[in-house]
Amino acid sequence: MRILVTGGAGFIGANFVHWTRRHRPDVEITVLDALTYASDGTALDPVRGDITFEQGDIADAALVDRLVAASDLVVHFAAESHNDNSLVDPHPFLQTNVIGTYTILEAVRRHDVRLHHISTDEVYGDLELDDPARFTEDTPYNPSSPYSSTKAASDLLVRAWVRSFGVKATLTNCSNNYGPYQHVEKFIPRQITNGIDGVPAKLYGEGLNVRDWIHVDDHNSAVWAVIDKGRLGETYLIGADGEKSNKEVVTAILRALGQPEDAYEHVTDRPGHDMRYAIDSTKLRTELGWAPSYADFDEGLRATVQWYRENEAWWRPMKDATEARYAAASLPA
Ligand code: NAD
Ligand code: TDX
Repeated sequence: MRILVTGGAGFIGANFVHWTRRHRPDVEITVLDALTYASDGTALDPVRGDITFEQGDIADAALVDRLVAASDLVVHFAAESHNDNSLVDPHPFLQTNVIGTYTILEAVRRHDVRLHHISTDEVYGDLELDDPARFTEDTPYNPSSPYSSTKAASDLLVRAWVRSFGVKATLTNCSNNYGPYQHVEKFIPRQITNGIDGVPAKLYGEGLNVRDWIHVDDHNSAVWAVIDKGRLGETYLIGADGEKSNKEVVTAILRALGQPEDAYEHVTDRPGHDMRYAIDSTKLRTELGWAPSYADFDEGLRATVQWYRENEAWWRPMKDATEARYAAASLPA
């Protein structure tokens, strides 16, 4: 099987490539990635000789057409992915998440190539802290931010291309990922690397917001379950029952770093900050027999802290620029 992995140099995409090399060595992998600010491509260094890498934009129709024509499957991770950035400049989110996905859809339609579209639980909006409900495949779309609204738009485009043109696609919407190679702009790596630098962790607002954490390898094993066994046209929610408040996560990070559990500060809240995400992954588990392998969040987090300690050479080049971006944007510092 020849697969085209868009965004394969980013956090989840690179881990997907590594997972695939470990578990599916027979699969031929081509990565298409623009190497935006979000990636310098080095997350692929360990597999460099085993894959084909194309630097380019998913909105480049001619390039996408050529690569899709030579593939049996497209796994579409490429996106602008950070909510805070989308509040500063939504334009790249429209361009990549909407126009880019449209460009891929037109190519898979032309060449009758299967697509697996990667999306997020944020398309469903948020839940109250005391709401017993969790998101299911039937929850109405209600995105809050420019980021999540462009991801919602991309999902709806995929569904429309399935219905109108018979495109062979599956979709997954996953909860918050953590693990190696996550950009230091994101919550968990930002606090780990702050801690390593002796800077207090930054909690937006009261720190009561809840995210449903899943290890990136569990996300990617679920993506493969859907590729192998998922029904075309269907959406599957991916989650590992990992609800934690941001304060609980910061405390766990500080514990893993061996630092005082109060080495954090409250900073200005994110505008429109979603309160809680929670995934009910019953469909994925019962229909496809998937289960996560990282049952213990604290253990997965400790391994991630260790990874950032041992791989400073990977994240150090982006740390100062990231903090400068937060400062310049007057985002919560
Ligand atoms: P990331 O920002 O780490 O990686 C995105 C990658 O896409 C980068 O390598 C970047 O260079 C590339 N890219 C951006 N614009 C591009 C373009 N126009 N053309 C080609 N490549 C481009 O993001 P991530 O966290 O790995 O997220 C990957 C996907 O998973 C996204 O679709 C995101 O919405 C989704 N997702 C993420 C999470 C999470 O917790 N991080 C959870 C659920 C879903
Ligand atoms: O410094 C911080 N302090 C803080 O309290 C940062 C960067 C974040 N936060 C909070 C905001 C959120 O409640 O932590 C939580 C997680 O923040 P992010 O890592 O920015 O993730 P989130 O906004 O939840 O979105 C993530 O999960 C869904 C990914 O970035 C998206 O790509 C994915 O779709």
